[in-house]
Amino acid sequence: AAGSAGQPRTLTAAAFRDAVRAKLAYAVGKDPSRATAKDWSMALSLAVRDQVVERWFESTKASHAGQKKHVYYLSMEFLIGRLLNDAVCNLGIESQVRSACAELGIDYQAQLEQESDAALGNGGLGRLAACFLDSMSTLGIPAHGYGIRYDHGLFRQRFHDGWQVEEPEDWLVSGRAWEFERAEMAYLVKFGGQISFDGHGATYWRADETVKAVAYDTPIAGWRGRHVNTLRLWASRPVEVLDLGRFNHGDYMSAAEKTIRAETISRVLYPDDTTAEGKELRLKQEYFFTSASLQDIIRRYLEDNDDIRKLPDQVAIQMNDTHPAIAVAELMRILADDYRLTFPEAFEITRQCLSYTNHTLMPEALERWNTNLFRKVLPRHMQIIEWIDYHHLAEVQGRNLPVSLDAIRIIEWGSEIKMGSLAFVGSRRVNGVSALHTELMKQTVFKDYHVLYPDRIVNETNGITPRRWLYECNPGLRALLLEAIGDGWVDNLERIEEAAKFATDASFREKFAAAKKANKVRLAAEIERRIGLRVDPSALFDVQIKRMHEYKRQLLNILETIALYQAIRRGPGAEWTPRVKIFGGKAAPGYQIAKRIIKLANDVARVVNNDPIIGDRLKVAVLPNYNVSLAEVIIPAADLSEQISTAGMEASGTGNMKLALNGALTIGTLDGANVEIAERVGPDNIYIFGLTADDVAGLRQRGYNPNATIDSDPTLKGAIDAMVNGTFSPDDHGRFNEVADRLWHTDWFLVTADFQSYFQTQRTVDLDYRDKNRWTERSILNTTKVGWFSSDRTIRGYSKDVWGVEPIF
Ligand code: 26R
Repeated sequence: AAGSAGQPRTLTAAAFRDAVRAKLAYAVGKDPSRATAKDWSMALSLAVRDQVVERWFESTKASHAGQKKHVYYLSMEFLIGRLLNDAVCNLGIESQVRSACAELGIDYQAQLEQESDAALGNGGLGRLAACFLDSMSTLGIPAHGYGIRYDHGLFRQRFHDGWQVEEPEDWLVSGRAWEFERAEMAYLVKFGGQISFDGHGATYWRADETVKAVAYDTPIAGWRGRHVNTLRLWASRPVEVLDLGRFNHGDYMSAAEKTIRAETISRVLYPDDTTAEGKELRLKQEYFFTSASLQDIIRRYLEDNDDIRKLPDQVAIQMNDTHPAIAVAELMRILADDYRLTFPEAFEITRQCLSYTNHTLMPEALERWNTNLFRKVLPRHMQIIEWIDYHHLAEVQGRNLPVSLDAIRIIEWGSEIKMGSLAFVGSRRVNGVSALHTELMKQTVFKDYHVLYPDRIVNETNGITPRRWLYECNPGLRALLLEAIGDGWVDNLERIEEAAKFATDASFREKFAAAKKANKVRLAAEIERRIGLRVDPSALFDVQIKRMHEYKRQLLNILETIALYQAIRRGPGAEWTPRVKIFGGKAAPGYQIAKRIIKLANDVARVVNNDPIIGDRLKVAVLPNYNVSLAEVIIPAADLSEQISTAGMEASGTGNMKLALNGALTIGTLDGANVEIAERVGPDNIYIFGLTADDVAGLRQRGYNPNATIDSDPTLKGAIDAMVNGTFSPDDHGRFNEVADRLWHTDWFLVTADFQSYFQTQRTVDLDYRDKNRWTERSILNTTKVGWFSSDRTIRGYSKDVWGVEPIF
C-alpha cells in the first residue's frame, strides 16, 4: 500500500518475490533457468529500486511544495560503494527480501557481491560526500549531490611481484540498476574562445569548444525511506552526435574526433590525491560539472521563483574542497552576463549562496592554476577573478587592518590563481573538518583572511553514517545492540551510549566478543581467498587502511613490524601476543615513494610470513585493491586501529571513527579527529603516543636532525639497517636505500622522532590484549562512546552554522 512520506508501508515477501520474477523476465529479459548470478542481482536491484522510486517522487513533490531552502552539495568525488544492501536496510525490507531470495533459490549475500562498487572517489573526501548524502536524506533535508559520472572510477590495484600495478576500473560494464539517464536534462558547457562587449553593457563569450552535460540521477534513500534525495552526476557528450560530412568522405576516425574529445571530460577520475596532474583536463572537469550544476540550480530555482536576487533565500551551495571553486566566478558570470546584474550585486549574491569546506592544509595539495592556462580555457572567468581580486583588495585597503596585502591576493605574482583564496573570498562560511584542523586553518593557511573575516571560519567535525558503517557491515554487533537497547541508535547514534553500562556485564561482553570473533573469522577467510595467507582469528588484528601517503606514515607501522619481527627472532620462546598486521591502500600512480613503500610492505610480509621461527606470532597481510566493499569486511574485524599520521597533517580522518565504532581501540597521534575521539572514549580506552602538532611545528622550525635519534635507538637502527642490508630484498639490496636515506637525512614526516614512543605503546597493547575481558570491556566503551561521530550530527551542524536550513527529522 502506498503511504505518504514518513509512513511505514507494507511489502510482503510474496509480493516482492513476484516483483523480482517480473524484473528478471521483463527488464532483464531472462528466463529463470538461464539467468546468471548477475541477471538475478540486476532483477533484485531493480525490484528494490521500485520501492525507492515511489518515495522519491513523494520527496520531490514535498520539497517543491514546501518551498524550503535547498542544499546543493558540489563534489568532484562520491565514493559510494555498493547500493543494494544499503537501500534494502534503509527501507527496512531486509526480512522480506531475504525470504523472497530463499523462495527463489538465490543467496542474498552472493547477490550483493555481484554489484560493482561505484568508486567515484579517491578516499576520505569522496567517502565523506557519500556519508553526507545518506545523512541529508535521513534528516529530511531537501538536497542534491552534484558530481561527475566517470566512465572509470578509481583504478583497480593489483600487486605484481609486490609492486602496485594500476588497471582501469569498469564499473559500468555490466549495467547499473540504480541510475536513471535524463537525456532531456542537458546543459551546454563552453570552453576557450574570445570575449567581446557590445558597448551597451552586454558581454558575449564566443567559445571555441562546447560540450553537452547529460544528467544521470540516482535516488538516495535515508533511514526508513522517510526521505529520498537525488545524486545527479553529469556525463559529457558531444553537441553533435557525428560529423556526417567527414564520415561520408570515408574519414571515419576524424568523424569521431569531436565525440572523443567531448567524452574525454567525464572519462576518468583523477587518481591523484596530492597534486593536480593532467592539468588542463582536470580544469575542464572542474568547470564542466560546476557549470552544469549551477545552470541546473538556477533553472530549478526559477521554476518556483522569479526574482534572481532572492536566490540566497532558497539556495545553499556547498563546495567540497576547492575542486568546484570555479563556482564563485561561474555564478557571478551567470548573474552578470545572463541576468545583467552589476558585478557588485552579483558578488553579494554569490557570497551569500556559496560555502567552502577545506580538507587539507598540505601546500602541495592546495589547488593553484596557472593564469595562462586558465585564461585559455576560461577567458571570461579570468576577467571575473581579476575583478574579484582587485575589488576585494580595494575593500580591504580601506579598512586599514594588520594584514599583508600580498598574502590575501587571489592571483599570486600575476601568474597563479590560488583556488583556496578564491573559494574563501566567495563564500559565506568556510569550514574545517575537525577542531584541530579548523584551529590550524586559522593559524596558518587562512591566517590573514581570518583577521579580515573573523566569523567566516567554522568547524564541522566529520562524521560517518551509522547505517553503512555499523548496521549494514556488522550484522552481529547490530543484532546485539538491537537486543540490548532497541533501534533508536540507528538514526540517533548518541543513544548507543545506552549500551555502555553493559561493558562490565559478563554475558553482554561474551556476546560482544563472539560477534567480533565471527567478523575476524570472516576476514581471515577473505584474506586467505585474496592472498592465500592463513591467519589465526584469535590473534590481535592490527589494521591500517587508508590511501598510501608519507604523512599517514605506513612506514612507521612497517618499521615497527620489522623491529617486532627481529625481537621475536631473537627470543622466540618469550610470551608474544600473536598479531596480524593488516594493510590496505592505494598509492597515486605517480607517487613513486608511496609505491616503493607498498613494495616494502609486501617484501616484509613475504619474509615474515615464511619464517618458520615466527609462526603465528606475527603475520603480515597486505591486501590489494582496498575499496569501500573491502572496508566493510575489514572494519568490523579490527581490534586495533592505526591512526598514526604526523600530528597536524591529517585534517580529520574518518576511518578512525568507523573502526572505533566497530570496537577497535585506536593507537594514534593527537591529530585530526583523533583528538576528539580521545576526549570521548577517555584516556584508558585509546593509545595516544608521539609528538603533538605544536611539537611538530617547533621541531621543524628548529630543524630536526634524525641522525642522533636513529643512532641512540638500537631497535630503530636495527629495523632501518635490515631495510638496507637486503633482509627483505635479497634480489636487490639497494631497493630501499632511498627510503632509508630520507629517514637518515630529512625525515620530514618525523617517523624516527615518533618511533620509540610508538614501539613502546605497541608493547603496552601486546600486554593489554592478553587480558581478554578487559580488552572487550574497552572495546565496548569505544563502540558506545563515539556516537557523536555520526554524519547526522555533522549535517545538523552544517544545517545550522552554514546553510541555514532546518532538518525535518
Ligand atoms: C589533486 C588535488 C587537487 C587533490 C588534493 C587532495 C585532490 C584530492 C585530495 C584529497 C583530499 C582533499 C582528501 O581526501 N582529504 C581528506 O578529507 C577527509 C574528509 O574530510 C579527511 O578526513 C582527511 O583527513 C583528509 O585527508
